[in-house]
Amino acid sequence: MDRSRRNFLQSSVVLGAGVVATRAAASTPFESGQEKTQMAPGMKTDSGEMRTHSKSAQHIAPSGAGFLPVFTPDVPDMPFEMDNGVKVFHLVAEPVKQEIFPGKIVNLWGYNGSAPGPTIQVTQGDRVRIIVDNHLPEPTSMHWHGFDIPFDMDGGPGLSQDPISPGGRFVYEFTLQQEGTYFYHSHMAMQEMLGMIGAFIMHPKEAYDPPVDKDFAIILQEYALLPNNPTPNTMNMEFNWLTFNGKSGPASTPLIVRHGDRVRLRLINLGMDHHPIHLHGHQFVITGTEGGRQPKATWGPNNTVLVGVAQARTVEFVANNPGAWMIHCHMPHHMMNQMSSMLGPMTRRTGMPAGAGMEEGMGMLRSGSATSDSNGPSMGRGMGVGSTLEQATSNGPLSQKDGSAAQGDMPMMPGMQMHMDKADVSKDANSVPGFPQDAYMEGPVMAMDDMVQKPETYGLRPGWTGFMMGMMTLLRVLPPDQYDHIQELRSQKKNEKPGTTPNTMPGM
Ligand SMILES: [Cu+2]
Repeated sequence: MDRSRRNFLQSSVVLGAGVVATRAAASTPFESGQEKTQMAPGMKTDSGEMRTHSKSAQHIAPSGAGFLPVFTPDVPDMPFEMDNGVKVFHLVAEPVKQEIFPGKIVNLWGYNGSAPGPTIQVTQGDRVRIIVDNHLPEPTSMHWHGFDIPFDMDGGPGLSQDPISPGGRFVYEFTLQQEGTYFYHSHMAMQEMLGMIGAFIMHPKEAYDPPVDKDFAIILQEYALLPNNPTPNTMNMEFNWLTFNGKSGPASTPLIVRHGDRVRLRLINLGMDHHPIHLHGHQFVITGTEGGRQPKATWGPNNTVLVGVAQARTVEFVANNPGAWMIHCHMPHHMMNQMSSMLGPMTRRTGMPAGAGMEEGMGMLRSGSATSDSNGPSMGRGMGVGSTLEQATSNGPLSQKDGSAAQGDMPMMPGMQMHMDKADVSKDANSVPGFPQDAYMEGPVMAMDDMVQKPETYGLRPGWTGFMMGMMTLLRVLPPDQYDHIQELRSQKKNEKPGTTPNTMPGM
């Protein structure tokens, strides 16, 4: 750390300490006076629930200054054991079956049963030992992305170590003097595209200024899943399932904050695409990158942050605007689920061939060029004869004119709600070039509120799920009574039965 940066951190610490103490004194159980409290991963946090799936590890409070634990929605936290002052973590690289969307169970590779893997949290200055077991059918390696550690701990396969064989183990051990939002990942490229990444949060020895009331981490990932194939095609150049923490909207769990909270959001990207992440209703400042905290002199207002491949961006804002605000990647194709081809006319008119074939449809070339005539509707590649069949088609959920579900992008599943609205369709809509796109109201707008119901969705407007897709979640800025009610539901793990979602909350 250079001198100016050290000075910056030291001066900010003094300011921050007083504020933390004041807030903590006034906090309620659901509030995060925890910035002051020592919390170990796995302890009860402001999320109101136990955050680890491990049953065996001892949970010991970290040494040093306390910190507000980071909450990673939909992803477990990593427990640790202490061994003579060393924090010991145990990661198992293994295949996982993961439900990224209701009914959409896919084959991923991750860590400890999750993709992304569990979130590791340490404090600046900690010495850590990380035992990595390989339960994959092929060698792997573990890279500590952005860590200032000795070369032989870097996880570069073939360079600093032999790859970890199937059934093998490698024990990493190092001392961490950094602070910020980091991550770990397999250094085998295609393994990365099957999900092998996890967040590694290094809390500062002294709390950041200003302190925050909520601290969230979100990992951005993308998968190419052929229709009816549960295993991602890692060689694909286009992706049809985009996830926040391993869930596609609306299955992603909303972030719950109290009106007036200061919120930190840590975004981590490891995929083939850069993602401009946009927050509705608020301006934020970018307080950190994958290299750690950034000086306040660099902070300026934004509402969209580009999180490039292999980058992390940390943003902070005051949640001063009540509502259910979208947080999403703004790449249009990343706001969709399972869009691999335009299928509209093929389902609405008889006699239309459904493209050249599924392989071509996913851009997997067997011969010729990507733009040859033989390549039909595809994931952004086909420009040939086959693609004329794509004209005037729908991206959206489709239906037959009689209202029954069509062979379309997304299968109808039990529990999906169909909002039919046939009254207001222009008779010659089909004559308008470009029609239909994704708000095609002749068919159903598909909502699936009941299928993704959880305490965090309590009180949302009925039908809220209809246009929540892809790399998307919600920031719910709630008045105190509604915030407390949801926290109570979470702590009781109470999940209202389908059909009991109340109407829109007053003021929402
Ligand atoms: Cu994106």
